[in-house]
Parts: sequence; C-alpha cells; structure tokens
Amino acid sequence: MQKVLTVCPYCGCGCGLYLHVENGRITGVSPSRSHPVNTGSLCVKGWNSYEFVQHPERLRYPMIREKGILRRATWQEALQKVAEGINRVKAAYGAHSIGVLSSAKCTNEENYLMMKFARGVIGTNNVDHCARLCHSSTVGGLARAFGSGAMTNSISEIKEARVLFVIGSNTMEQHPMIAMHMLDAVRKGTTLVVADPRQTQIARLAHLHLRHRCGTDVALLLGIMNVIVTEGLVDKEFVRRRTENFDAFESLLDKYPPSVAESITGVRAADIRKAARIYASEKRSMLFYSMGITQHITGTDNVRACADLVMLTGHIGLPMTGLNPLRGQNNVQGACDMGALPEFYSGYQPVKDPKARRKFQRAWRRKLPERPGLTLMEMMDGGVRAMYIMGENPAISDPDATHVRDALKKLDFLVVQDIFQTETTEYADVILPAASFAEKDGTFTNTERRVQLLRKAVDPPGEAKADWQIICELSELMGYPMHYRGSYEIMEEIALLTPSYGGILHHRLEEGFGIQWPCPNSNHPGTPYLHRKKFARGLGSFITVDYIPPAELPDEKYPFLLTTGRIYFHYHTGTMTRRTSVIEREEPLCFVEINREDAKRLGIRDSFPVRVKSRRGEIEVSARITDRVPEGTVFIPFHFREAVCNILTNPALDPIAKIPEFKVCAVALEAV
Ligand SMILES: Nc1nc2c(c(=O)[nH]1)N[C@H]1C(S)=C(S)[C@@H](COP(=O)(O)OP(=O)(O)OC[C@H]3O[C@@H](n4cnc5c(=O)[nH]c(N)nc54)[C@H](O)[C@@H]3O)O[C@H]1N2
Ligand SMILES: Nc1nc2c(c(=O)[nH]1)N[C@H]1C(S)=C(S)[C@@H](COP(=O)(O)OP(=O)(O)OC[C@H]3O[C@@H](n4cnc5c(=O)[nH]c(N)nc54)[C@H](O)[C@@H]3O)O[C@H]1N2
Ligand code: SF4
Ligand SMILES: [Mo]
Repeated sequence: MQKVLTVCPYCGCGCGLYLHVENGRITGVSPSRSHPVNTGSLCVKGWNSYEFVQHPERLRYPMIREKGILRRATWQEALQKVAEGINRVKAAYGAHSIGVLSSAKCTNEENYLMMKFARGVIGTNNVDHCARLCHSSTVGGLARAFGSGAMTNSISEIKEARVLFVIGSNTMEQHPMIAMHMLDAVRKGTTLVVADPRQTQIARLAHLHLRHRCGTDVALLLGIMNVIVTEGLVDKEFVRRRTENFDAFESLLDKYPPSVAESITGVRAADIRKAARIYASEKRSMLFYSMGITQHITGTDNVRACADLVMLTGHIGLPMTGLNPLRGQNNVQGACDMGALPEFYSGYQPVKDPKARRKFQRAWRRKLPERPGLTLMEMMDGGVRAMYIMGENPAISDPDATHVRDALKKLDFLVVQDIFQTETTEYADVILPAASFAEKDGTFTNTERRVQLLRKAVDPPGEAKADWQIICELSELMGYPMHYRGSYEIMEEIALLTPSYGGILHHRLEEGFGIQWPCPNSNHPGTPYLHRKKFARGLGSFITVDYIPPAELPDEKYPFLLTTGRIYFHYHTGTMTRRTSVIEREEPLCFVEINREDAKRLGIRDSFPVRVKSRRGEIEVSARITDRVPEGTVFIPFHFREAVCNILTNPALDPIAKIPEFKVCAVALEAV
C-alpha cells in the first residue's frame, strides 16, 4: 500500500490527508498528524473523500448533444465542437457575449489558465466563479478598508487567543477543523462570543450568544462599536497612527446606542454592552465571520462594519488578532488570487490599470480587453449568449433557480466541464470529463492563504483529463498554443506575474505544509499574519455604514423569514457527498428547521412533509421541529436536488459585490 499526501477537496480548512493506494485504487484515507490545521483529525467528509472519486457515475468520456440527445464523442470531436461554438457566437455577437465560470474546486494552476483563456483567447473579462455567491463582499469590502481581502491571521493562532468573536459562521459544521482549534482554546479558558440567529452547536458552547434577527448585523455591530466609544475602550493610539476617516465614522455611531440596536436586532442592550466589553478589553481577540455576514444585499456593509470594529480596538496586525473571513471552498481563496474574477488579473492586479494590462499583454503576447467583465449573476441575467462552465453547478447553487435554468436553456452554446453529470450538464451542448483532485497535481490555497501541494494518487477514469490539460488542448485548437510540461510550469508563470505568489514554486511546497502568501521571492518564508506595520493600502480606512433592512421581509402573505445554508454532512449541490454512502445514509432528505411554537400553530408534525412557498416558487420538504431557529424564522439547506431551496431564494444583489441575498427572503409554510 502506498500513502500519497494531498489536500482534502472539500472545505477551506485545507486539511492534509493521505490517500491509501493499492493496485491503482484508493482504499482508504488517513489524516496527516503534523499538519498545522487538522493535526491528526479529519471531519466526516475528509474521512470519506475518496468514495466519489471511484464512483461508477464519474464522467469517463466527452459527450456531445445532437438533436437533444447526448452521445459519446472523441476528445478531438468534442474540443472541435467547443472551438466552433465559441467562435460562432464570438463572430456573431462579439467576445463579450461569452461568459466563463472558473472553479473553486479546481487548482490554482487551472484557475490561472482559465482566466488566461477567457482574456487572452476568447478576449473577454467575463470570468467569474462561486466566490461571487460567497465572499465577493469580503473581497470588495476589505479592499477599501485594508487593501487586501483575505483572512488576516492563521488557524494555529486560535488556541492562544483570549477572545473569539464568531459572527455568521456555523463553524462546527462548516469549518470543523477550525472549530476544533476554537474548542481547544475554550477548554483553556478563552471566551467565546457567537452572533447567529440560529442556535448552532458553536453558539450553544459560547459564553455569550447574541441571537439577532437575520439581516441586522450592521445595527448589531454599530451598537457594539457605540459602546466601545462611549465606554472609552477605543485603541486611540492605533486609530491615530494606523487609520484615517475616523471622525466621520465616529459621528455616525451616535445614531446607534445599545437601545436603538436592541430595537432593530432583538438582542438585549445589556448583551450588546457585554459583547463590546469582552471583545475590546482583551488584546488577543480574533474576529471570525462567514456567510451570515456576506450573503446579504448589505454584505459589503457588514464586512466594512467588521473591519471598523477591528480597527477601533486595534485588534489587527498582531498574532492572535485580526479579521478572519472563513473562506468556503477548498480553493476559493486561490481562485480569487488567480484572477478568476471579472475585474482582476492574478494577485488582484486590476484589468483597468494600464500598467497591469501591459504586463499581462507582454507576457501572453495577446491584446487584452480593458473593460471589466460581467459578474456571475449578470451573466445569468441575460448578459451572455454562450458559456463555458468548469466545476460549478449553477442550476442548483444560484438564487431563483427557475430563472437560472431558463437562462441556461436560452444560451446559444453551453460547455460544462465536470467530474459528474449535474443539473447544469442537462443544458450543455458539450460535456467534458475532468480528473478529480485525486487524479492530478497542482495547488490549493486554503482560507489562511496557505498554498499547498496536491499530489496525483491514481489515474482518472476512462478518458477524463485534468482541467488544465483540457484548457491547453482547447486553446491550441483555437490558435493559441499553451505548452506546459506539468502544472509546476504553470506555477512558474504565475510566480513571475503575481507579486504575492512570487516565491511560490512547487519544489518549495514539497516539504512541510505549504507557504502562506504574500511570499514575494524564493527566499521568503511566507506570511502568517497580514498588515503588521502598515495596511496593504497604507492607512486603514474607517468606512461609514448605516443600517438598511433586507430586500424582502415577511409580510401577511409570506409570514416567515427563510434563511438558507448548509449542514455538516453534505457539501453544496451534493455531487460528491450524495455519492458517498456513509454520508448519504446520515442525511438523505431535505428538511426545514421550524420552531416548536410555529409548528404547533400551523399543525405541522415532525418529519411530515411541508410545502414552502415564496414569490418565486415552491418546494416540498420534511419538517424538523427544533429550537435551533427562533419563532418566525425557518432554515433550509441547499444541498438537495429533489427540493432545491434556491427555487425560493431572492436574487436581490448587494450593489457593490453583486452577491445575492441567500440569507433572507419571505416564505409561507403549510402542512401537506
Ligand atoms: N459541511 C459543509 N461544509 C462546508 C460547505 C458545505 O456545503 N458543507 N461549504 C463551504 C463553503 S463554500 C462555505 S462559503 C462555508 C460557509 O460556512 P458558513 O457561513 O458557516 O455556513 P452557512 O450555513 O452558509 O451560514 C452560516 C451561519 O449564518 C447564520 N446566519 C443566517 N442569517 C444570518 C444573519 O443575518 N446574520 C448572521 N450573523 N448570521 C446569519 C446561519 O444561521 C448559519 O449558522 O462552508 C464551507 N464548508
Ligand atoms: N441557497 C443558498 N445557495 C447558495 C449558498 C447558500 O448559502 N444558500 N451558498 C453559495 C456559496 S457560498 C457557494 S460557494 C456556492 C457553491 O456553488 P457551486 O460551486 O456551483 O457548487 P458545487 O456543488 O461546489 O459545484 C462544484 C462542481 O464542481 C465539480 N467538481 C469537483 N471537482 C472538480 C474538478 O476537479 N474539476 C471539475 N471540472 N469539476 C469538479 C462538482 O462535481 C460540482 O458539480 O453555492 C452558493 N449557493
Ligand atoms: S474540515 Fe474541511 S478540509 Fe478538513 S477534512 Fe473536513 S471538509 Fe476536509
Ligand atoms: Mo462558499
């Protein structure tokens, strides 16, 4: 038996694991004991991260749809068809009528090539990926506050912190190995404060649980900051030396004394004061957040309010402090770093900046488009006529799914590159079979900016190929040869063009557990925490934000607030976890969490079917009666194709980040 060290393909924790290989098949998994994140443990998804790899339903060869029917094709036929399709739409409507979705499931090298392909070969900046639905508010919000939108500190610092403030993150279920560090800290006396409308496991373990109404985070944070100012808990020295725009910001805070914050959020003023004192009084206070903050029409404001809070207290630029957005997908940090975004090349170099554009033009020997491209939601809203989707399943993961499926149906040409048939491949003209994480080399960047090496353990099934190889072959067919002897050569090009990855090369990642960017040169050891002496943008900027309510709140016709998200066992659209028997056995059905009192009133019984309706559609799910959700609020996970909760969700967008409001919409419930 051979043990191959690689990285878990699921969440942004980026745990190190060994795949056990016997006779060309994976027979088991074990955790790395010395890995700084998972230190000998794995969650249920990590332990079972190989069953889907060998699943009989893996895509094994390319397919072409002819007269509505899919048939097997050779690679040459399929790629020819893709090149023709793209060229046809481009000739008729221009390069900007084509949209590309890259993938946070794919490697850095693959994301880099995909954005190079979009910009250099197709000639459009219309390239985006699921970060748009996830942390685009972080990237946008922190760019203006700090100049860099990544997690500032490291996971291994958690156990030494004195205070952990977790807001809008179901850490135990969604980042279990980060939660493990938090629980270690709590055991040693660290104070845990959690702000979440639901009583999640981590909230139950908290010393203080702020159970605010969904969508009221700005008011909650402003209330907390009001207390910090009025009680003299501001780090004045830090504010004076390291920040700007404090005065304008401070004058707004007067509008949000704890009593006002209480009336908006439903959290007692006394608890708001308590949270402020706990967080501000300790030096080693770390703030963590995730989708509860970002997936709102005010997502960017929420993130900015968090940034204001850490600057006000000086909790940044030191170990055991910082603003820590927990990135979701295994390589969503990397996909953003690689420029799979409509406005940036790799390393967040703006496409609008003529200097950056010239640099990439020279390196790639292509004229590049100037105008920033369309975001994922804009592409789905009729912005493009053809799409190339790699490793995403928007038919289930985008809001207002009925509208999204109509949009996919209307496309003149659609290519989907995945490891399985999905609800999105149903609309594809060509399907390209990709190799999974276990079948290729490359790198993933985890939530703490740790770039780690992925190692090939087995061969891909049938004729499937690594995503980067597919992109290279297609590009060559379209008249722009891309030759790389291996993914390591792609990384060499990334390092040349991307200052923060300047010293990141595969051979350096062979030993130890990767390097945290920024790593500007090949002698640099990497950076465990950011903004040490100054912020990436120079001075940190306070940003004034005001509370605005969510786009759609309950009313008479739709009296419940629906919030959506995830559960421990399943992952996103379920393509991988729902093909994993141990996991599927635990949670085979979609459910709605509903409060005991609400259930009683509506005559809904536990485990019985319930119809949930919104202005956009309806689904049927099983009732889970619980105190986890407060009265008037219900929760549905989005993993289940049989009951797609995104049929219900509101596509209203944050005006800056263009992230949809997955966390709040209005629904009605009835027993079936
Ligand atoms: N098992 C599993 N793990 C995963 C994933 C998965 O699908 N399955 N997905 C990965 C990805 S891509 C991501 S982005 C992360 C997401 O990780 P999380 O953000 O932790 O997960 P969510 O369930 O989307 O929502 C987090 C919490 O937000 C709370 N919430 C809802 N509305 C509000 C609000 O208005 N304000 C606040 N403060 N909180 C609110 C919810 O109650 C929930 O507990 O998980 C990653 N890890
Ligand atoms: N209602 C609601 N909707 C949400 C959210 C929510 O909280 N509520 N959260 C949003 C968030 S944060 C996110 S990140 C998105 C996620 O949305 P998506 O990214 O669309 O969801 P996934 O299921 O992760 O899709 C990944 C696809 O990649 C494929 N894949 C896996 N490995 C590989 C590979 O190596 N190569 C290729 N080519 N394909 C591969 C998988 O089979 C799968 O089809 O969902 C969003 N949607
Ligand atoms: S915590 Fe995340 S990265 Fe670690 S084993 Fe679980 S799913 Fe994989
Ligand atoms: Mo995400």
